[in-house]
Amino acid sequence: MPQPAVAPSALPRRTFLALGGSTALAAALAACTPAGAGAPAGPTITPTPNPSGWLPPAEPMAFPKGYVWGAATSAYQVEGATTADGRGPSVWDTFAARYGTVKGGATGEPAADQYRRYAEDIELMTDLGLGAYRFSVSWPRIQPTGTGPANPAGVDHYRRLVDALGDAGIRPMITLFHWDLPQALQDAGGWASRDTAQRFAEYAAILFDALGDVEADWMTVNEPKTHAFVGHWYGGHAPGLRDPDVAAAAVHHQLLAHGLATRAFRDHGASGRIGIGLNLLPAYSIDPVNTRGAERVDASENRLFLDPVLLGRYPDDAIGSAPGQLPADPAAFAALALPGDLEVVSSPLDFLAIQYYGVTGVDPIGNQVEIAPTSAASWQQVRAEGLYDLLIRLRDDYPSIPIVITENGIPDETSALTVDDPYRVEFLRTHFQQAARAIGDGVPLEGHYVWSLLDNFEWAEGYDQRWGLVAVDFDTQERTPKRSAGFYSDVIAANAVAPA
Ligand code: GCO
Repeated sequence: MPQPAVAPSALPRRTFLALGGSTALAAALAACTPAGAGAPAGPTITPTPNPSGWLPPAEPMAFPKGYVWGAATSAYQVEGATTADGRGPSVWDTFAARYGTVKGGATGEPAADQYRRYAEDIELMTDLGLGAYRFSVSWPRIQPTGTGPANPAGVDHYRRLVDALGDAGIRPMITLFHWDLPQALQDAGGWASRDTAQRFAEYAAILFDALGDVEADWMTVNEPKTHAFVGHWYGGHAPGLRDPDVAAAAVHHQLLAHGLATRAFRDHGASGRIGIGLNLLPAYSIDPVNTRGAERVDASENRLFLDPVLLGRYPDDAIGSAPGQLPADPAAFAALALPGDLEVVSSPLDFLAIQYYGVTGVDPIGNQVEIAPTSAASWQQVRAEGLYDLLIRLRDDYPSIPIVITENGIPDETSALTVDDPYRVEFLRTHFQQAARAIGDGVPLEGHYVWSLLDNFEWAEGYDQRWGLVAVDFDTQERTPKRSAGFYSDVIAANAVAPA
């Protein structure tokens, strides 16, 4: 989905923004000059040379023993069964049913029918050699109206799923919220309302009671930025609002919800670990001297989430009327954070989950510019070294915390069912190499989940963008592993990534 311009940097932010421009400028020029003429334009990705000049070693790059190799999905994107067993409507059911919101009029029905076919998919995971599987719980399956007692049939489904994963020796990563807010809570104000954060904590407690015995990793909120910005400011996602002040409120209340759920996890004494999933994109000032535009974009797209969660404070340059900022009222946003909120938001975590797709550039004004080739997802500028830059930035700018990459991937070049995906093999190879490089430079990176296990419902793109390691025929629900699935399986077996 459209990712707004972004920003973090490879080096400590201020240092990077001053120095990185020359690198970025070189990269920007490299991307635009005839030298790139051999690389076809458009989605076919041929890895551009790393701007730093770094080259992978000739021998395979090994990962630490116990490194977690996984794949990820989310409930609304794969489950289908949108009215089964008492499930209530979510904002995505409502949004997708509105004319013109989703390509082809698609909805989350049938998706990949994983609600019924999860045992078959676990066999696929076993064949791949996955050590972990990330999925999300559909809140309206657990509480059809977002409040009140648990729906036993909904809880039972996820109990069966985690037990089947355990039987297969696959560690669950359970996402509590992946954007499918119960519609009844939206009708009561949604994330514009502080009450929704409290409802989320109650929902989380139900799940910790039901599944807290499972040795699992828990992710409280998936990409609060995308849900706040694309769902409440741009309007391209559910609930389809276009109000920056509501988006700002959705930022704070999702982060408050995250903190309350984290405390509920501790209070419950649940097994496993808990973290949050933030999508972060290294962007680069294309002007080596005037980096103010990139600074603002970095604030609105990255520090607005990293700082409260990891440092217990909001940045002071994320919200305002300058290009690159979230154009909400700074005073109104500041008033949302009541005394004690930031202590809750920054409740200690066991890991930081990051979701990495690509890079972008930023001009001195604060506008996004293209500095790398895009995939079939027009917002995705593909540059593997951006992952290294991001990981080093986190190492240098934030307190040390275990890091897990919980989404990383590329869509197929066409919307047609595809099994031969050399571009995905190269995407994964080059990104695994950068991950190994970062580990070698002291980043506490503990695992990597590919987005996605299966072709699935790609939000406003419907079924026209296929991100899976495994192809899905949505008419027959037949699964077919792609070439990249075999490549990934080899990486997992070796716990190492070989050069091309
Ligand atoms: C996200 C979401 C996924 C998307 C994936 C591809 O990261 O935006 O978590 O649901 O499908 O990123 O756009």
